[in-house]
Parts: sequence; structure tokens; C-alpha cells
Amino acid sequence: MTSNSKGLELFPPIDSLNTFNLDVSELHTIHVSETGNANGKPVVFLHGGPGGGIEPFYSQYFHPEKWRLILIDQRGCGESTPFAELKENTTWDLVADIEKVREKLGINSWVVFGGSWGSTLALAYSQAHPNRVKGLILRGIFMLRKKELEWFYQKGASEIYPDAFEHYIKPIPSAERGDLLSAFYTRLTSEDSKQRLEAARAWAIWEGATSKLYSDPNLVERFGQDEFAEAFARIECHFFVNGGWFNPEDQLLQDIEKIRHIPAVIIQGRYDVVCPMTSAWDLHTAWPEADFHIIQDAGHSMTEPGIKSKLIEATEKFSAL
Ligand code: STX
Repeated sequence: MTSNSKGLELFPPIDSLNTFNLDVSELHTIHVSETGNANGKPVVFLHGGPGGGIEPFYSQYFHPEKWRLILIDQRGCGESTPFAELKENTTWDLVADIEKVREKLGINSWVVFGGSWGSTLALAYSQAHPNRVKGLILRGIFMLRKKELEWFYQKGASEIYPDAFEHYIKPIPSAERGDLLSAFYTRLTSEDSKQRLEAARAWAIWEGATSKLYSDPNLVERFGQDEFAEAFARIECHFFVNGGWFNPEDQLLQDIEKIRHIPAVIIQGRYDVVCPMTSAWDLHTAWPEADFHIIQDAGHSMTEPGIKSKLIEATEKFSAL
């Protein structure tokens, strides 16, 4: 059940097989790409944030001859348009989009892969459409409950990273620091683009600075770039002030019965500060049939060596399902 970092490395980078844009509403168009083998086992990749978008290296967790990998930029981010749009952008819109992509590609059922917010969306999607899901590979479990939001955005992670936290709260005046989510929401939705960007960069850098066991300046730099930060911060904050549109707030745990029969693996870094291990533990407790792996020397990111290796071990195993 517990592992240290070992060995498995990413597959080589590969070109897309196919990319397309899909109109999912009058307002939103989402960008989809396929990589790997057109005759391989279908798997859909659900990225984090929400608002993180797809990165090319995500393909490299999947053996290119075994998998037909479908990567979706969720509404408002990556190459989906309109950029950073919050209207018609809810968990249930994203769940419906995943079904639209599946139908468009003529796929009957697929494996679902998601980390962090991707794990949230993977759970929501599979509970809504269990007969479309052949297996679940979940990492850095996040269920968007109040205590998880409070831990990372208000008080908790602040005790471990007081230095980065000081930078995060800088755009918010002292009088408004009692409710940082609301204070950020006001600024991230402001008409004033300077104020919006300042808040977005502080928000995104906080997550970049805390995502790895050993802080990675490149990641912090990337999260701080204007374009990435704006979509990431705005979309995350919008989902979080709305509680992810889950009801009750622990809906994903309450509804676990709907997916208990599906083969699943849960991979969690012991020192994950963004999505602390209690959530993975709660999921494991509610769903003991799912393979559960704690990576002892890892934080949150899917690039942590032990997490990377275990994810690849999981994709290799699930390719034979
Ligand atoms: N949000 C965590 C999350 O889903 C609470 C996440 N953190 N970083 C990412 O996603 C990216 C690497 C996708 C930017």
C-alpha cells in the first residue's frame, strides 16, 4: 500500500493523431486532441484546476501503442474558447461535455484518468455515467468539500508555507482577509484588468509554489504567466465559491455506491499540501475495493517521481483490462 519513488519514466513525446473543436453550447467551444494508437484502448484525460488546460507531456503517461488517448481542454481554458469564460461553466456542464466528446468519437466506454480537480471531475462523471466507464485512475484526490477549500485557500497550508502565503494574500487588504475566496472572487471578476491579473497571478503562484515536495521555480514561473493565471484563477475561484455545484457537499462520497464495481486505482502523495491526504483516505475508506497507493516521498504534482512511476504502472496495468 505504500511505495517510495522508483523507476518508471515517461514515454517519448508523440504527435497528435487528430485534433478538433467541438461546439458544446452557443457560447462555448472546446478543444480536443487524440494521441497514441487509433485502435488502442480508449482513455479520457481530465486535467486539473479547473482551468489548468492540457499540457503536451500528459500524453507521455500512456504507452503510445496500447492507448487511444483523448485529451479535452475543459470550458474556458487551454485552447477552448471563450478564454477564461465563467458563464455556462459548471461541473455539470463539463460532465455533459465529456459525454458529447465520447459520442462524437463513437466510443462506447473508456478508462477515465484524472488528478486533483481531474479526480473530482472523474468521480462526478463516472457517478453520472457509470456504464461508460471501464476503469478509473485517480491521483491527488480532491472532492471540493468546504474543509478542503478552507485548508488550501484560507488556513492550513498557510501554516506550512507562511512565506508563499504572504505573497498569495498580498492583493487582498487586511480587512477582507477573513474570507479570502470571496475577496479573490471580487477581484478576479473585476472589470479592471490590472486588478484581475494581480489577483490571478498571486492565486496561481500560491498553487505553483506548494504543488511539489521540493518547490520548483519553473512551475512557479509557469503558473505566474498572465494567460495561464487568468483562466486558472478565475475558473478555480468560480467553481469554489459555488461549492462545485455539489449537493450535499460530500456528494462524491455519498454516491460512491454507483461506481464501486468499477476497477480503480487511487494514488496519493503523503505530503500533498494542495489536496491533503485525508480526502484520499476518506475515498479509500468509502471505497475499499479500489487499489490504494500512498507515495511516501511526494507532494501533489503528477510529476513527482514516485507519483509519475505509479501512474505509469497503473496505465500499463489498465491497458490490459
Ligand atoms: N486545484 C488543484 C488542481 O486541480 C485545487 C491543480 N493544481 N495544479 C493543477 O491542477 C495543474 C497542474 C493542472 C495546473
